[in-house]
Amino acid sequence: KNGFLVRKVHADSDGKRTPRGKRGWKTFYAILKGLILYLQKGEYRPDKQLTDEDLKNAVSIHHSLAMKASDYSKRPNVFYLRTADWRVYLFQAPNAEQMQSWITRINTV
Ligand code: I3P
Repeated sequence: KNGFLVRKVHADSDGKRTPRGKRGWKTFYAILKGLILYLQKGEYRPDKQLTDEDLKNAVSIHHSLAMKASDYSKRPNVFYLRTADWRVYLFQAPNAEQMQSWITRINTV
């Protein structure tokens, strides 16, 4: 599965709150391949190579949990992703259907 997602980093590994200055929303082209969610910056091209920065942004979804961010009301169609090492991301999908589809795909791999 792939598509545009807007990401906010809420907690770093071990659940530590991500500091100010690193909590802004950023748009990525997301590609879910196996147990890795790749997040590519910039324009989408099917043949685009992953840069070193893209690889740093990649998220392991092994033993992770995605769920609708019902307590977050500043933006619509936002879901949480909590990873096995207790990172927490918020992702905004383009619409409700896409949000649900990402949640289902992440939770059923
Ligand atoms: C953050 C940015 C986020 C905001 C976050 C800020 O600043 O403005 O949009 O989250 O607030 O810290 P920076 O880009 O300097 O990290 P919201 O959009 O959810 O308000 P927060 O610290 O309360 O999460």
